[in-house]
Amino acid sequence: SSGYTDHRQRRFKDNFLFGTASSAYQVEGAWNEDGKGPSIWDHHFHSNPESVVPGDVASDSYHNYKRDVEMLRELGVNFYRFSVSWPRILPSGLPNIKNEAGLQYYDNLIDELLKHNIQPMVTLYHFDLPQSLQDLGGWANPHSIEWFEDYAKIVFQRYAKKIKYWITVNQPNSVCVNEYFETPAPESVKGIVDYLCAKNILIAHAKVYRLYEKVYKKKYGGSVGISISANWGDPVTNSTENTEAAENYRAFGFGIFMNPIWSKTGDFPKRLKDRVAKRSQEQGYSKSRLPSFSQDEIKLIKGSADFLGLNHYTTFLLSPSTKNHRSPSFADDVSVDMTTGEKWAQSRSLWLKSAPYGLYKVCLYINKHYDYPPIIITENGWSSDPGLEDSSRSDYIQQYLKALLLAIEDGTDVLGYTYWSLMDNVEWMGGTDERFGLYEVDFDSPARPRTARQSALVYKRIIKKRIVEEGWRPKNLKIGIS
Ligand code: PNW
Repeated sequence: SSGYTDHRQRRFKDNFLFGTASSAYQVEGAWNEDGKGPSIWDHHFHSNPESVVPGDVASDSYHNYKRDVEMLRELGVNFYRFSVSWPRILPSGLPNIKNEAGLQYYDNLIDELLKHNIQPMVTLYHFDLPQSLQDLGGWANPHSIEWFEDYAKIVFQRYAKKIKYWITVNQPNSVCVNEYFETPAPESVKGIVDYLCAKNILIAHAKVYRLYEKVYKKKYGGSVGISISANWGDPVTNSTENTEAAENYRAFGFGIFMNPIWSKTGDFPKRLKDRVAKRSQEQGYSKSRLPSFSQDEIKLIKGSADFLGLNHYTTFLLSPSTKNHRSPSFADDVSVDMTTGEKWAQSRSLWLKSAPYGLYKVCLYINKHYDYPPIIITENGWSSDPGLEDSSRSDYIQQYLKALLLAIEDGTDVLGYTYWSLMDNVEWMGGTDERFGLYEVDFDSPARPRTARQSALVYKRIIKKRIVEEGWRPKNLKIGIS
């Protein structure tokens, strides 16, 4: 449409990795089978006994893992990102009881993947803390660092020889900042618990990274990263105030977790430290609500990742806040209003619109500020209503992967891409209404049968041809292993 044709065919290199993802609570079900303990999500949904709890059975991957691997073979992916459920392995959260049936489940899944040459990419923690540890304060308790190390030790001991890619924590920003998740948190802890959690989870991550580095790295040569949610934030117009608002959004949204690991100096971003300190003083605290790191902790965390797991879904347009937030709170500290482009396609989820240029921009921003870290896109995905003809998802995948090719061309070191999700699952507070799957799951049927959507064939073709043909659609929805 710009009037000239670009004859270069951009393609993904042969060693570029394609995969899909899921997480334990969202797909496994079997919430209390074979000795599993309750997670905070089991606890949360069961505290409201009137409703059916979608996570009790979820997509029933606990019993369907062979079919899951068959779907991965149909797609032709190089890897599958899934998470280990901490309370399935350690029902009390602590290593006093090791649940062999739970450990066996992951052996079965991993072996089935390896048998078909699909690399397992294992997330240690994807939101499902054992409830027993939440009762002790969860990630706000500094002992959570040891709890996580003890859990990771058991997982590494059992599986390290089979796993090349590890992710310590999924989206610490979603774990720590309650406002993002809409789970009810007591008002009294807001603006405090968020930052205690951020500090502890960064140290816990780094300790587990160092553990792998020391004990397993030489022997098995795997890589360990962390997945951080980083949507792009642009100023709604280029005024000074809006540009400031966008910088605040980036510092609080993802700088808080990236800066300590990938910046030259380590530690939380200066913008974050200054802002929380100033607000805390105005609010009468004797010191900043943002805890500080010791020099040793800064050193421990700096460089504690072999790759940056980037979870990227969308873009927001920022301006200074016009609302009065509860004070103190994380939202009050950031103080931005978020809007989106009017013309951007809308998904089934309120927060999710399509703006592929944002993936390009966030990559270039990361390169500039954190010196070109190796990146694996560990999540990127789109929600729709039920139905197999999901053209909006096909568009989303094609357009975001086109943007990713441009980011790679402009120097971004991207090792792989993960579509979220392999199949429909429990979208946390959204239940099963928001469908992110390449495969549809029939939640009305006890066996939870899965069927490929149009987008599964679109993704399969990209993986096979290593190019993006925008607008390409399959003639029918038949999919097989080839
Ligand atoms: C991720 N946002 O969460 C999670 O890692 C998945 O478990 C989840 O199913 C998936 O995205 C879809 O929601 C996010 O507001 C939650 O931009 C919120 C946002 C992004 C990701």
